[in-house]
Amino acid sequence: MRTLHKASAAFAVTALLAVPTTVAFAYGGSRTVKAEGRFVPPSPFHPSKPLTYDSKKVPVGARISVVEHVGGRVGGATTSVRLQVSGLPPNRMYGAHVHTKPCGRTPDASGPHYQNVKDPKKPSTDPAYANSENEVWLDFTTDARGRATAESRHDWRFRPGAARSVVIHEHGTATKHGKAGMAGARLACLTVPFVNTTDVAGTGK
Ligand SMILES: [Cu+2]
Repeated sequence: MRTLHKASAAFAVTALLAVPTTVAFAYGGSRTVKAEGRFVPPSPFHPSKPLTYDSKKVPVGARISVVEHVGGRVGGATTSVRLQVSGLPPNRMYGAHVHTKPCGRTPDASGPHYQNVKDPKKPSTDPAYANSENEVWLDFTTDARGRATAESRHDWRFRPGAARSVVIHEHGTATKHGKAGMAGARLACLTVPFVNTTDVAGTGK
């Protein structure tokens, strides 16, 4: 009796897991994008490498990887963005977000934060818009060995071409009115070829 019960429970779990995968592919599939590398100082020769603007807080040679996974499901869409770093100073908190423009020679090149619903006011410091639901925040604290992982999930997708980089900031992201979304100086940047939503058919968004 007990064995039977276990077996059917296992079967039910398998069936549940199998359904979203099947549906995702039936409705245009899912996509995964990865960008990674070791930080270098900005130079015109390495426009797509991870760039550090502050080699004390984000050393040359430290590693970063960003994986975006976009999956379709009935009635919506999901975007997950996962950030992994190593080789940073230990036990230190950083802010990190998805920004709208590619990295450049200067920290400002990456533009403002990507927002699902755009704040009509610029710069956006209103917590109604500058929050971790409407933007992609990937704040992290390094462990004793200088490693960290952060992940964020949203039930929306990036507009085509409107999300282009992940920026690492000096400190954790503020949430109070007038300061929301602020995280200090831009220390480093990785240009990421986020999934172009027009590549993923049949999601309605
Ligand atoms: Cu930022």
